[in-house]
Amino acid sequence: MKKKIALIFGITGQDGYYLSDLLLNKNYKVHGVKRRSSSVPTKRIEKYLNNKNFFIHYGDITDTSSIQNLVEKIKPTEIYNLAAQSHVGVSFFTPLYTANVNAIGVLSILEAIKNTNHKIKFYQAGTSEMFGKTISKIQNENTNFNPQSPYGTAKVFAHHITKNYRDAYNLFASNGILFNHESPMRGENFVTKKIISSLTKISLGLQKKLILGNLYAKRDWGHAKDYVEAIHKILQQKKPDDYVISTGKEYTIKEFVNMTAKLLKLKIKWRGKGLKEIAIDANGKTIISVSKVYYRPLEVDYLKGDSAKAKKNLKWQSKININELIREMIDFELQSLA
Ligand code: NAP
Ligand code: F7E
Repeated sequence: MKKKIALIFGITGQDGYYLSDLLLNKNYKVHGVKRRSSSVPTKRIEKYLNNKNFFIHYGDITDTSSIQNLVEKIKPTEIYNLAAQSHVGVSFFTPLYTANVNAIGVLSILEAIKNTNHKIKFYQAGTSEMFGKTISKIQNENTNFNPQSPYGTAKVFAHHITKNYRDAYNLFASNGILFNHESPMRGENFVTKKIISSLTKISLGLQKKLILGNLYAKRDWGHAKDYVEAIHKILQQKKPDDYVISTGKEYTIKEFVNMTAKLLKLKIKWRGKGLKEIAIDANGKTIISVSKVYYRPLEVDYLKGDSAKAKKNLKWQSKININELIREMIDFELQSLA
């Protein structure tokens, strides 16, 4: 049988790393797009670079011509769009840029598919941030969107335009609505990676303090390795559709800190309230404090996903629990420090 050909936008990011691994193991030819950068952008995916089924091309989803050229040249069977300005907090500082990449960039890929080959299957990396300030205690595919950031708002456009192209041009175009997923490959300025990296260093005496923002937001955190399996399954269905991918469990940032500290055998006690809230270690030294710098102009207070549809149709459910996730991320930090 002819090898399937995947084209991944956003291959150099966290999910790009895990999706590449999954597809190479399934005998795909994997093509990925990297952007020009002043530093090496392929650090995460270094181990695949010598694989004979792995190919990297320059491109950018804000450059329509580069997308069209790549789609024509590579002739993919499946396109995965993981590319985004993916930091919610940063999207308040770069709203137009975020909209260009996260919304218009997606439309450019859909246009390239429409103009080239309607048989190409398309996956769009949607997000629980689209639910934003929701009144539903648990969110599924029927929950209304009420995004609270330029990031979430741009992703809502991407979600709807993907559906529009599916319906108008009969494209196999599907949306994942993925809740937070983490891993050792997570970007440094997301809260899980920041907490684990800092507390690991603090436990070894290599860092004095961790400064965080809102400790009381709740998130539903899974493992990226599990979530890319769902992404792949979404494109293997008979019909295109949209799926919530989540664990169904939520924790506050403070609970995440406590779980990490426990696994590191770091004894901490919380004191104070609001911006004066701190955590002290066994010697009474302040090792965690709160700063307004990390607060956002708008916050998404809680997110918890209902993946019943994915469980039924995709036969997917998250396997790695939060303690296993944190353990793996701690071990990775320890190895990088050794
Ligand atoms: P990530 O680590 O930040 O990776 C984002 C990727 O997009 C990187 O490869 C980045 O390239 C690339 N990119 C950014 N702008 C681009 C552009 N203009 N043209 C081409 N590529 C561009 O994000 P992730 O955690 O892997 O997430 C993957 C996707 O899922 C994103 O769309 C994100 O918004 C979405 N999502 C993530 C989560 C989550 O919890 N992780 C949840 C829901 C949805 P550089 O390496 O050059 O920066
Ligand atoms: O923040 C709070 C912050 O930046 C989580 C992206 O992958 O998942 C991610 O977006 C929570 C927020 O992720 C700090 O206010 C407190 O409530 O790790 P985060 P996110 O905003 O949930 C969604 C599903 C995506 O789609 C996105 O691409 O943690 N928080 N203190 C902090 N957050 C950060 N980053 N840094 C802090 O110091």
